[in-house]
Amino acid sequence: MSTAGKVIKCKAAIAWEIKKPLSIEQIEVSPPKAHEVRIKILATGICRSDDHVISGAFAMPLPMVLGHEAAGVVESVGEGVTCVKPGDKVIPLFVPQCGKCSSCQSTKGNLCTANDLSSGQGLMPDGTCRFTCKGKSLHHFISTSTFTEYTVVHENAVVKIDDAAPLEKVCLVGCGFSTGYGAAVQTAKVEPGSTCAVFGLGGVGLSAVMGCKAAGASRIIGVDINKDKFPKAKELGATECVNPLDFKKPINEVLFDLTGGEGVDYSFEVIGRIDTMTAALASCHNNYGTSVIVGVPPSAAQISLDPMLLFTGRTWKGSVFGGWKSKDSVPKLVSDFMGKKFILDPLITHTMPFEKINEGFELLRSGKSIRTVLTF
Ligand code: COD
Ligand code: ZN
Ligand code: ZN
Repeated sequence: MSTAGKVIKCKAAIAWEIKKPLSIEQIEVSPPKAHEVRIKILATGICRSDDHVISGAFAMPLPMVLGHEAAGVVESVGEGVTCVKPGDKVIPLFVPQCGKCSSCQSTKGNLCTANDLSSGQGLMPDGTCRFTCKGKSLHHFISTSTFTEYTVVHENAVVKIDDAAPLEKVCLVGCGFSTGYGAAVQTAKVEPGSTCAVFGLGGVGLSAVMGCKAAGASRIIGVDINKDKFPKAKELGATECVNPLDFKKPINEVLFDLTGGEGVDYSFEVIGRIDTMTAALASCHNNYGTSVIVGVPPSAAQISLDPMLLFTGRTWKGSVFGGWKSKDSVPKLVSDFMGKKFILDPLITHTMPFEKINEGFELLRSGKSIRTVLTF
């Protein structure tokens, strides 16, 4: 019996309050309105940004259905939707691509103004919600909300992918992989032979390591306070790894020592801390070094730094979703994965049923997982 046009009752993990485990409950998911798509989620990864909301570091209106790194199948579409149809395999896009705003029209940007990362309203573009639980509306998370059996997204925030793609793997193209890999190949445009440093070797940082390697970097230095992350970083392309806790000097001085006093050509901050953002900037070549901020800074954080770090010529950039224009790039990245141009398996350390979501978060917090993929 078709569910199109009807309210669907299903399971979702709800963040009611910060610093509390998610609670799995039955919710009601409204049918998609015009230009919206209802998706049956089949696989979703747990990303640190979801945890940042739970910890309170990434302030969002609660209650909310978190999750943003996923893949699924279209269940039904609202009026006027032509980009996908029921049965299509899709990836939701936490950075939408409306095709009309200045960023979408420019070749230089990818942060479509229809995104909900900057404003964090937690609503559909029309200002309303499609989820309810016990009579209360639940907020949407960054245009996606994937910790649920069914979600509704705007047509600008979903794209069709290859029918043969394994959803429990390519869900990582929805965030972690693309964010890190793109920061290297797309935002920094790392050149062959260059020296790179990647601060933070979680799923996103390891993807940045893969991007540096794919771009032909000759030295890739991994930086992490958890040395258990080093073997995998080396397997994926890091030529050496350093633990800032092993040194008395600041890590930027350590990196200058390691590079004969030159600094690295490219550095990437993939942690989301302001102290490591300035350390990464100070680690790159004092004249032509480029440092890319990938980690989301804590809400309302401010940075103070010596302006000489920039005056001498360094470039400081940010990269959201790896600089990729989402609708254009996600299907291509999935095809590249199918064509074996990159691998995702080493990033997926755990796969578990959706019901074990809180266990998945514990693994991330304890540093034991890279990516946990939840299946439905
Ligand atoms: N110095 C060195 N390493 C550190 C330090 C430190 N002071 N503190 C933590 N680390 C290491 C941890 O040991 C860990 O290995 C790594 O940094 C962080 O990895 P994870 O696994 O916690 O996180 P990821 O890789 O899943 O994601 C990290 C981001 C910061 C990139 C992510 O949370 C984020 O902010 N994404 C970008 C912003 C964005 O676009 N958000 C929306 C969707 S993600
Ligand atoms: Zn993410
Ligand atoms: Zn746009």
